[in-house]
Amino acid sequence: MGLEEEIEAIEEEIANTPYNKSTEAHIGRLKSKLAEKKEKLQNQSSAGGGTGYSVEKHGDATVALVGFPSVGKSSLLNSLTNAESETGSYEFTTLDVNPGMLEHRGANIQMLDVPGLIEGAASGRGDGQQVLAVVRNADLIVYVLSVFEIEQYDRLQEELYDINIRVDQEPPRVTVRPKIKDGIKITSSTEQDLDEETISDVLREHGYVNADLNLQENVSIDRLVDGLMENREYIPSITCVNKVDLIEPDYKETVDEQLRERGLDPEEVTFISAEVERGLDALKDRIWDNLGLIRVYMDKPGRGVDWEEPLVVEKGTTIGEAIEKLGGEMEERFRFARVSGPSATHDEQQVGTEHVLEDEDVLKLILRR
Ligand SMILES: Nc1nc2c(ncn2[C@@H]2O[C@H](COP(=O)(O)OP(=O)(O)OP(=O)(O)O)[C@@H](O)[C@H]2O)c(=O)[nH]1
Ligand SMILES: [Mg+2]
Repeated sequence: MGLEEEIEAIEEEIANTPYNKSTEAHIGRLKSKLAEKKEKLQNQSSAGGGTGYSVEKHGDATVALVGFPSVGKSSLLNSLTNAESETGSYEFTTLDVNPGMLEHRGANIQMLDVPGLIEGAASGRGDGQQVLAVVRNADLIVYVLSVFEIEQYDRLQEELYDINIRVDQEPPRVTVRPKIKDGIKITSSTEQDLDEETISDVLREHGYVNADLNLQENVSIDRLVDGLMENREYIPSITCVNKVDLIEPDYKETVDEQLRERGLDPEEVTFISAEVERGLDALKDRIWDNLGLIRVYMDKPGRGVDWEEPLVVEKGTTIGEAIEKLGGEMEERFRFARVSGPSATHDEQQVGTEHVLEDEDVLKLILRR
């Protein structure tokens, strides 16, 4: 049996095995086996073909537009950025990944126009899998739906799951440390629904004979397997609904209902028209908010505060980390900093490298000569 047939056989067996306490350990082993075999298959195919679609990361963050053909991804890219991606009324107008740069609130956000998602892309048909692989490097996924095809959302999610992208999930709080003897020991900070036998079987299936496993959440089999695999990407998403210029106002309620059926809150979905440029500012703000970026305005000696080009860093960045990003000889010459704004208790508060910055802080670095 070839690898692909083996994978199919395991998938079929999982689908045909009812889940209950007596089958739990068996399903755990099957899912582990499946994950390992899929990884093997992926390594084989990428070793042969190369990645024709790798796109170098630029700017402060990278966002991938993901959607079916003809939903308006290229039109959206063109209206948000300086890019000129071809658009067309036929499907698969875009066949390569097109990047564009969105400038918003002082940040340079790289936007990737990913070619229309092909059904079954993740199972390796066509070169859909390679195309989708660029999404793995994104910091945020923007699902683009056409207002008349909300149901495509289900398929998009499945395809990304199949190439090991976990959308809107935190990484599992699972750590495993191999040892040289004493078998498998499980420690857990919470009660577990899974039996110890299931958990140990899953570990063994992944090649662990002696190991300390620590669980900081009540794991499902899928989360446990994800936690043990290295090739998973955890990426947040937002959703936008395009072509709203084409609907009558009273159709909006139907769309909202279709969104709710999929667990999407219509309030958190952005309704846009790339064609008539409606809702684009709201979308830019949502992109910014969900990237978790902050702006830090540098107060430069003799030049005052640079309000035009802030330093853009991730939420939670300390002054030490910001200095690292600035580079140069700042690190060696740093004495202390003065911070004004949201993170400061008062203007020009004197702080050290451990201080955590917040959005719209003003930062002055006091350096040694
Ligand atoms: N009415 C209307 N038409 C739109 C809108 N956005 C895009 N279109 C049209 O929809 C068609 C497809 O748009 P594209 O931007 O090429 O779609 P795409 O998602 O990039 O498609 P592929 O590259 O094939 O994956 C074009 O004819 C666009 O003019 C919109 O907001 N309203
Ligand atoms: Mg396109």
